[in-house]
Amino acid sequence: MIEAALAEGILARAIQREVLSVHARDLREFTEDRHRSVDDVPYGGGPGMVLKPEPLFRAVDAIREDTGEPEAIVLLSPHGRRFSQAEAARLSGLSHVVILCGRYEGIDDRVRMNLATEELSMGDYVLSGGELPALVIVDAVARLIPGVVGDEDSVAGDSFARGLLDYPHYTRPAEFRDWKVPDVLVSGHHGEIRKWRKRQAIELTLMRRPDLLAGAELDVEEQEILRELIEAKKGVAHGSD
Ligand code: 9D3
Repeated sequence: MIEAALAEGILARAIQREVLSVHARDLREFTEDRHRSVDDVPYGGGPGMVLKPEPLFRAVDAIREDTGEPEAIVLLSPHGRRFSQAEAARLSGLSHVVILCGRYEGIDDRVRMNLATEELSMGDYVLSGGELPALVIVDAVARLIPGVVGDEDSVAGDSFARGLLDYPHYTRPAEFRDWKVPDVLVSGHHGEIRKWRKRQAIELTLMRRPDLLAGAELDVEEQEILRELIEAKKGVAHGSD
């Protein structure tokens, strides 16, 4: 699953160009019994299987032997801090990160206590395991490494990087089934276009994700637009009084 995803697109190119290195390890390779068991029944009873500690500790020891001590060992679980762009930015500053994940109903708590340096979650929904979250983290973190995404401006301008939602995008044709591209975008007035995009981004964020505005980095012009929009909104809420 991990290797299939890493064989495509931006990540594949980054790995090929050696800007990024990702190594997937199979926990079964770090078992010693005949059945290569990575899980066992829970102490105290109850349903489901629990991931054994030894394969995870041994896998990390093998990583230490190959590439030295990692700067972070991230355990993926529904109990972790919610992964975010800020977490991605933090991890992108580290040169060696280990991500622990598995298919399990539980994981021996000695892994969290004595192996992981932190615990992250992808959000409040139940997944079958941490592989997809691990890929999400690799993708979000890799994009922030210089040289991974071709266009550095596009990374810097990414809406979550700035703490705002994106403005609406259009391409040709200028008219499709009676729906026209906004005049300002075809006008060629670059100053007007820039202002329109700022207004749209701020308006969309204010309506859909006002929580983001608290952490957004707004320039003076954007702050002024926000003040105007809040005034206009008050006008609507209170009628025309
Ligand atoms: C059936 C067991 N569940 C009891 C309610 C707990 C549970 C254990 C293990 C639920 C999911 C999982 C597997 N999930 C992950 O490994 C996981 C995850 C997730 O499920 N949601 C959001 N982020 C993450 S990160 C890892």
